[in-house]
Amino acid sequence: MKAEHLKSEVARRLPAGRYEHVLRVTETAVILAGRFGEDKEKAETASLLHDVAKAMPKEELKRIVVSEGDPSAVLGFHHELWHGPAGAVIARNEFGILDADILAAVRFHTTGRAGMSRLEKIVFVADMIEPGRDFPGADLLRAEAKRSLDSALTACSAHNLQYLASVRAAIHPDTLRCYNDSLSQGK
Ligand code: DGI
Ligand code: FE
Ligand code: FE
Ligand code: FE
Repeated sequence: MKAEHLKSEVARRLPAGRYEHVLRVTETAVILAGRFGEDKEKAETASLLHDVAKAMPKEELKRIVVSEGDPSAVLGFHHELWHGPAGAVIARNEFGILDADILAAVRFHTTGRAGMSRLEKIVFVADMIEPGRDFPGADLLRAEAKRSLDSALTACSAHNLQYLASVRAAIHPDTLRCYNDSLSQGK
């Protein structure tokens, strides 16, 4: 599917503000792909689709995740964790994406996981550092991403854990594994 067609299909499924976030993530991910030697077209496709399920009703997300057998066991966690796995199913079934790396980048973009590919790391990091993100510390994450993809992953992951603990949110095992694994990858 051509990027322009993909964009209009994604725009149709999302409120304007969320679609603009998706475009900023895509621009950021393409820059990171150039910097760290990833295929820019794959980075573009994965980023355009990463939040494709974000605006779907909870019941619908749950139905999709259940239909796949909930392999990452996200249903016991906050419903914010459902749109990645559901988005990967939509990317495959409705957008015809068969590339396993692109599907994993969509599926794991919220939690991360141990053993992420370069493409998965790029989408995960781009989602956090896109120019519209203005949380305290965002600039430090952007600075890490100029240096090394693995140190940016560690920094983004650490930021996530600190934020989640500060609001007393339950932490999914993949979120924790992403952090632990990133420490050894950066070495
Ligand atoms: O969809 P976005 O808003 O662009 O970003 P996202 O999909 O990366 O994250 C959505 C939310 O999920 C964000 O507020 C952080 C939260 N989150 C990430 N990991 C975990 C989590 N929430 C819980 N409860 N547990 C996690 O492990
Ligand atoms: Fe998301
Ligand atoms: Fe994210
Ligand atoms: Fe996002």
